[in-house]
Amino acid sequence: MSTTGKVIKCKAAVAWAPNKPFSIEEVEVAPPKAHEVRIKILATGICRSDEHVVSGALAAPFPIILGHEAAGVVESVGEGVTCVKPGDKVIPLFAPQCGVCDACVNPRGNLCVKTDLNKIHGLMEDGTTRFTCKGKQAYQFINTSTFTEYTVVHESSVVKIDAVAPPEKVCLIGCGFSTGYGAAVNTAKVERGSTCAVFGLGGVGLSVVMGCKAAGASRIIAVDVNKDKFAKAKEVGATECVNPQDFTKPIEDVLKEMTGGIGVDYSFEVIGRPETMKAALASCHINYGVSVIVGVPPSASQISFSPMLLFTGCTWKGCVFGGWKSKDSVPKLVAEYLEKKFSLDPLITHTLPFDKINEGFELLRTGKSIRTVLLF
Ligand code: CND
Ligand code: ZN
Ligand code: ZN
Repeated sequence: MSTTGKVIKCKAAVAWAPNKPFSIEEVEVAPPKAHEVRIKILATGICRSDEHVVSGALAAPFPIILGHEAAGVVESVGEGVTCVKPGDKVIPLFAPQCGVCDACVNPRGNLCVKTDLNKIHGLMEDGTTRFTCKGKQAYQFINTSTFTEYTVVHESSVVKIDAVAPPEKVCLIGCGFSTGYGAAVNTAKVERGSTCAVFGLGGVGLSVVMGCKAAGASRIIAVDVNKDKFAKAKEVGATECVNPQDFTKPIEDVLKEMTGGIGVDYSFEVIGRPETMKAALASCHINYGVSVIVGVPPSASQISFSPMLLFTGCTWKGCVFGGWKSKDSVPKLVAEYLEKKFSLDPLITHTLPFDKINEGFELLRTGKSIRTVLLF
């Protein structure tokens, strides 16, 4: 029996309030309106950005259906949608690509105006959401919402991928892998023979390490307070691992010493803390160092730092989704994965049924997992 044009009742993990476990609820998912696409989610990864909302670090409205790293199949499309059709295998795009705004037409840009990342409102373009739970509207999350059996996204936030791609792996191309890898190859443009430092060795940070390695960096210094992350970091390309807690002096001084007093060519903050953002900047070569903020800053945070660091020539920048133009790049990254140009296996430490989502978040909070993939 076709579900096209009908409300679908299905299971979703609803976050009712900050710092509370997810509740698996029956939700109603409305049919897609014009230029929208309803997707059956097949697999979704758990990313720290989802946890930032649960912990309250990243401000968002509640109740909300989180999740932004997934792969699925198109169930139905609204009027006017031509980019995908029912049955297509797809990846939802938390960084949309409308194709016509300033950032989309500029080759240097990728932060489309349709993004919901600057100040999360959790609504579709018409000011409503497609989710209802217990008679209440549940908010959507950064143009995706993937902790649900079905979701609805705008057509600028979905792209078709090769039908043979395994969803339980390529879901990571929807965020973690692409965000980290792209930060190294697109945003920093790491050069062959250079020295890099990566702060934070979760799924995103390890993907930065992979990007630095692919770009030919000769030294990749991995920094984390959890030493259990070091073996995996070395497996994917780190040449040295450092735990800031092993030193009394600041980590930037440790990194300067390790590089003969000059600092690294490229540094990456992949944690989401103002203090480590400053430390990563201060670890760079004072003249031509480039430091990239990849970790999501807490909504209420401010940074004070010595402008002398920028005056002397350092570059401080950030990137969303690794600087990739999402619609153009995601199908190509999936093709490269299928051609075995990179592996996602080292990033996936746990696979759980969707109902065990709270267990998956506990693994992230306790530093035991890199990526947990939830299967439906
Ligand atoms: P995850 O939590 O898996 O990894 C973070 C790592 O940082 C862990 O291994 C921690 O042990 C480590 N860490 C924590 N505190 C410190 C510290 N003081 N010094 C050194 N290491 C520390 O997170 P993830 O890999 O899923 O995500 C990393 C960040 O990237 C996070 O802030 C997330 O929200 C962000 C992100 C950004 C984007 C984007 O488009 N820019 C997309 N998705 C996620
Ligand atoms: Zn993410
Ligand atoms: Zn755009």
